[in-house]
Amino acid sequence: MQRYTFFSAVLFLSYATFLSGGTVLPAKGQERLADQTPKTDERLRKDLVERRERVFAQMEDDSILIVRGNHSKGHLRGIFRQFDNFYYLTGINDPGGVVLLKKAAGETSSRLYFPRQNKEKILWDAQTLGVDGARQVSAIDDTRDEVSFQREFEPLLENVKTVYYDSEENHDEFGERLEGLALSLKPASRIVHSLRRVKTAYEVDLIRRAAMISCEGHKELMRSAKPGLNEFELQAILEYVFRFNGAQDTGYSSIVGSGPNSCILHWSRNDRYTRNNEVVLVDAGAEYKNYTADVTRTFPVNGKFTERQREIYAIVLKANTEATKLVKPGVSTGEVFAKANDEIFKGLKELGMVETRREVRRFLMHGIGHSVGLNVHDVGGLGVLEEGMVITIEPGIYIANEAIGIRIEDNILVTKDGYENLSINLPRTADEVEDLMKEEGMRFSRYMINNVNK
Ligand SMILES: [Mn+2]
Repeated sequence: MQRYTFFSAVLFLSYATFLSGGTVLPAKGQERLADQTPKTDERLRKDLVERRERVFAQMEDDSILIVRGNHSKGHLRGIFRQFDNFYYLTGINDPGGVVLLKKAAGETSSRLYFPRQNKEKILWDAQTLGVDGARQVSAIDDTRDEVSFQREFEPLLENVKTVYYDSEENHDEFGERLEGLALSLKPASRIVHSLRRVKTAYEVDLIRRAAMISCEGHKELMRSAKPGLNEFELQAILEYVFRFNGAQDTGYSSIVGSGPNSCILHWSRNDRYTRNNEVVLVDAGAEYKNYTADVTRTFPVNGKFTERQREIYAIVLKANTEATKLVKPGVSTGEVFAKANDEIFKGLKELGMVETRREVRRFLMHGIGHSVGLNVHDVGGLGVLEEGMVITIEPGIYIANEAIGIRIEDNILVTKDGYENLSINLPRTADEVEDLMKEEGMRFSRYMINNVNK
């Protein structure tokens, strides 16, 4: 009854808007929609304050750093996603906003501008934080209505010689106005990205969680796989498990490549029916509270590797394992990745598939790893490993004319004196994969309509 009343009101209001061609405010009784108090996370608030302190430490004297939020009404990947740098500094996932960090005359101060709540927008789109909510989430006391920003902006430049701002990414009226001022303009992202390279303890916990959730999704997919299922059906199982574990999205388009598609590096159409004796390569990561994991496993769709698949798998696994063992602070990522490439070369040479190192490129066309964090290919560069970095190690071998593509990708946290494999919950050896696949998977019979897709 209540739901009926609610929808009638919505329908009535949309019809009224249509008729009047103008603004309709929520009717009496609809205000309760605006009563959802924002969820604040004390650990995040504390972390945000520390992140901003580290930004100040890298800023020159008499400077201001300006980072704008995503103002687009358009939605990234279906649901709104805040720009990573703005999120990193404010913890805000709602549209809009601009954050300003000022360091002048020996003092530092943070200010946030954020759109105030708009009752019509709440009715049509969603509850937004508003100014008070943004203040709570970001832990920036000086949070103001964004309509005042243009008016209040220039006085903020008093005593400022350097402006950190990413004008290339924000090429608009405001960016041009900044460029017109006789101030030194430097990219804000250089500072923010260098900080994002090394994760805080709070960030590590979120990535660990994203990786744990990813592993559960991959496991259920492997248990449920059988020849004849479509790649998108396997994808549905994986992403179902992600969402049931609190991950509202994937960090990137899931890759489910069977048979020949296992050799297509960025395969994402995921629309092929699997066949007996094929491998399936699954590269998919859950996104948990804006942080993503990036995990790949390859398995035989019928539960049993062929001899050929098994010998290729063993080389890739050895490359992954030996490279991972090198991870610790002070070691260069180049060294870690070179180890993986060496093992791939040795393995392919033993099988008589290559003679020289250069030929390895025919079977392994991509790099061995990258950072992960707010972005699946995270920022800040790799270089020498430091405690708190999270990288992927993902060697592979792709033999297109045999339709065998195998990649094993883990997410590795650099610890004080070594590493922690965040995706360790997922079987890695061929035997472990086959054992897992003997377990009972998801039951589809309850809701599958016969002969619809095929
Ligand atoms: Mn990756």
